[in-house]
Amino acid sequence: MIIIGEKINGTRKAVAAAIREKDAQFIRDLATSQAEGGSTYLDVNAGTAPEREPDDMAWLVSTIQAVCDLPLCLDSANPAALKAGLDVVNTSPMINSVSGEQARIDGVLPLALAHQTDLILLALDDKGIPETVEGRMEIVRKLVGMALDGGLTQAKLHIDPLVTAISTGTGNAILTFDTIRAIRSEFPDVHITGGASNISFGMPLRPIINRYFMALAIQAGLDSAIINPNDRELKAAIMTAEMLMDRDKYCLTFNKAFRAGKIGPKPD
Ligand code: THG
Repeated sequence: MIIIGEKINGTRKAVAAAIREKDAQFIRDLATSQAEGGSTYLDVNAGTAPEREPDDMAWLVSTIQAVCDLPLCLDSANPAALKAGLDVVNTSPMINSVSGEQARIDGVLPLALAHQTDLILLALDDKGIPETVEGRMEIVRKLVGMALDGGLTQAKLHIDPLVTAISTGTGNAILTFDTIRAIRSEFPDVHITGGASNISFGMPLRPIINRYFMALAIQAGLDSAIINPNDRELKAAIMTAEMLMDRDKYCLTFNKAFRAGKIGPKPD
């Protein structure tokens, strides 16, 4: 499982304050704790006003890189902010994200192709998020086609089928699972990712909903997720689901995580 640590996101109050006050220690601590939690990438989203965002993105990237050598997932719709991040990264990042929206096709896709980065593709366009699997697949097909034409391989593509709240439509999880299956059957070598916590907006017991959602999404073929990597129960759910789906040879990852005290009862 590719784990993209979600916590360095300026839409979170404490992170917004740290960006405003240039509190480097707060950001460094988020980077090291998420690395400790087993992140593959760290998401970096400044979430600030467009005119501030490039500087804030560059500051976040430099601050994180001072303590952590994980690759970053530059999270913005703003090409100027992505460019500012690309200018200072030490390791080839993932770009989060292009969508079928014309402004992102024109502004974000060329950056990913110029730098040949990994790239998240969102199944939405200027008309919004389609409410059918086929509607989402039309957008995915078009974006995958453009990325492959630009020299990226399927293995560099991370397709986000989009997760919408179960509180606003009780078929929403099934729509995501069915889209995951359709992507997996049409593009066997891409990664499939998503922001897991979107499923539980507006509901009580969000962590429980997120856990079972992730297990079912893994069963459908999801192999990457933007999550809180320090949520032990979520990590246990992910590792268990992957093991049950025969994606953990000899159960090595599960056993190793148990022995290291990363899942199950906390070592005292
Ligand atoms: N798809 C893609 N990128 C995305 C999203 C997606 N980027 C942003 C978002 N969705 C994923 N990132 C977050 C970041 C924080 C939270 C949720 C999604 C969040 N944090 C809680 C808080 O701040 O209170 C809890 C964090 C914690 O427990 O510490 O809700 O869908 N491609």
